Amino acid sequence: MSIDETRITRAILAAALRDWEEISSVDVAIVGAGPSGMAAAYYLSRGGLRTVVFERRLGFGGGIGGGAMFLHKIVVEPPADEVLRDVGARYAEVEGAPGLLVLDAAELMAKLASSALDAGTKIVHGVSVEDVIFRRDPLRVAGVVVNWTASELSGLHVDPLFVSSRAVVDATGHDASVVEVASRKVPELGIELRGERSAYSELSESLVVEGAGEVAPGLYACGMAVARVRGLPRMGPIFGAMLLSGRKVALEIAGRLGAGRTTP
Ligand code: 48F
Repeated sequence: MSIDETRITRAILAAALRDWEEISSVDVAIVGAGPSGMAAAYYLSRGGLRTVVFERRLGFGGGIGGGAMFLHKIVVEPPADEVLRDVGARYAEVEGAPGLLVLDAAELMAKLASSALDAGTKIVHGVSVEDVIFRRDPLRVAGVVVNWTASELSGLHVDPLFVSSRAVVDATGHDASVVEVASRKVPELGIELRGERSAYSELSESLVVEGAGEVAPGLYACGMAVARVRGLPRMGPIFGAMLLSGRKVALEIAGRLGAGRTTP
């Protein structure tokens, strides 16, 4: 078989453009492939909603990969073990610390990503969300403005593309960069960014899950983005609230948009 370079190029172009055409209008656009974004993507796709994840870097997992100070273990507490079992991630109880579960960072990243992909999520790497689309009557966030991360880094003036969606999820972590841009550039949404507070792990683990949800019509937050938006403490290297807040946002969106099998 001869491998002609032009055929390689055309195969990639045709498949990529087909995908981009599909994702130019979706049910849910998730920004960030960290633990909260991947958990949300998994449950949304499992419920039958057309879901895309835009991730500015070239990998999965966000803060999972670095563990705590580069130690390759992740700590989670119940009931987040329900999510671990749903995605097939193996974990162990921590000796002498009842209620804490430990697992490999690589295991969590890989299983979250493969479960979301198997459920039908489309994940696009190297793409940054730089803005939102908004509409009036009724006032709402109606999609995201995307560009290659490479364009952003180059400093060249390259105009973006648009993706319309029925819901946008900010899963960008500590920056809450999507909610931040919406609060600044669509002031009529009335979003107040209260800013993340110092560490208080136990409190933050429950408040982040409680606070996850709709921030403005059409715009949702999960994971550490919730801490910046709602003025909550950080919790450091414990990941239960990331998984549970992602699941909570998915269930809330599925309830609003109408989806089938998202319920855990
Ligand atoms: O930071 P990240 O892991 O967010 P998370 O899901 O989890 C936080 C924990 O990792 C940890 C913690 C709790 O235990 O404190 O930090 O809330 O993942 C966020 C992902 O979003 C990407 C970023 O590269 C990362 O992979 N991201 C951020 N901004 C953008 C983005 C953007 N504007 N466009 C696309 N991707």
